[in-house]
Amino acid sequence: MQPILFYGVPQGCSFGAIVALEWLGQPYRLCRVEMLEQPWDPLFERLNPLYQTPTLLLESGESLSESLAILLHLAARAEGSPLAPRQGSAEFDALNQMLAYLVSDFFAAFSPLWLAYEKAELDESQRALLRSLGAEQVAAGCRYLERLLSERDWLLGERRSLADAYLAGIGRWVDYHQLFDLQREYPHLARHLARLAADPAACFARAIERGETAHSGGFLGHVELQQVRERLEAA
Ligand SMILES: N[C@@H](CCC(=O)N[C@@H](CS)C(=O)NCC(=O)O)C(=O)O
Repeated sequence: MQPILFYGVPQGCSFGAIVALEWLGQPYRLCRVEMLEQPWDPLFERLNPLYQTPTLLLESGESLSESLAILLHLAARAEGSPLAPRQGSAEFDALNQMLAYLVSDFFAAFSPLWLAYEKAELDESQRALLRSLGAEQVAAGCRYLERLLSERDWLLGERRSLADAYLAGIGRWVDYHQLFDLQREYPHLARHLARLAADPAACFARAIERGETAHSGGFLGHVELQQVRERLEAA
C-alpha cells in the first residue's frame, strides 16, 4: 500500500505535508486524526509514541514522524523534481535551513497562544499573559519572514519549495489567533500567505480538513487507523 499520512484536525501543522504531497504529485493515502478527541486510540502509539501528527506510515511498515523529516523524506522520493534539491547542494542547505527555522522557532512562537486557547483552567490574567508572549514571539517571526519576502517571490527565491508548503499550514495560525492586521503590518507576508491559501493544493487540503469529498492526482483515499492494525502489529 502507498504511504499513509496521518493528519490532524483542526488546524494541524500536517496541512503542510498534504500540500507537499500534492505539489510532488506522489500517490498517497490519508488517515484523519481528530486531535481534540482525547485520548487518541492507543494503537497510535505504535506510529508515534509522542501522539502527534503529521506521521507518515511507509510501505515498509516503518513510520516517520516530525514534519522536517517527513518533508525531506518526500523530497528524497521525488528525485529530479525542482522541489527536491540534491543533498549536498546549496539549494538543499537553504531548504533544510528554512524548514528547520519554521518547524522550530516559528512553530514554537505559537505555543503560548495554543496554551491560552486550549487550557480551560486558566484565568483571564494568565490567558492575557500567554497571548501577549505569543504575539511578541510571532511578531518577531513575521518580521523575519516579511524581510525575506520583500525581496523574493517565494521563501527561497524565484521558485516555490517545500518550505512554502509547510508555511501554508502554520502561516494560517497568524490569522487564526487574530494577532494583528497582517495586511497592514506585514504586507509581503500577507501577500505570500494569500497566494499559498489560493493554491489548488491548499484548497484541496482545506476541503480534506473540512471532511468534504475531494479529489486530486495523487490522493487515493482515506483509511481508518484500524485498517492498518495488522501492519503496525507486524512491524
Ligand atoms: N515537532 C513536531 C510537532 C508536531 C505537533 O506538535 N503536532 C501537533 C499538531 S500541529 C499535534 O499533533 N498535537 C497533538 C495534540 O494536539 O494532541 C513536528 O514538527 O512535526
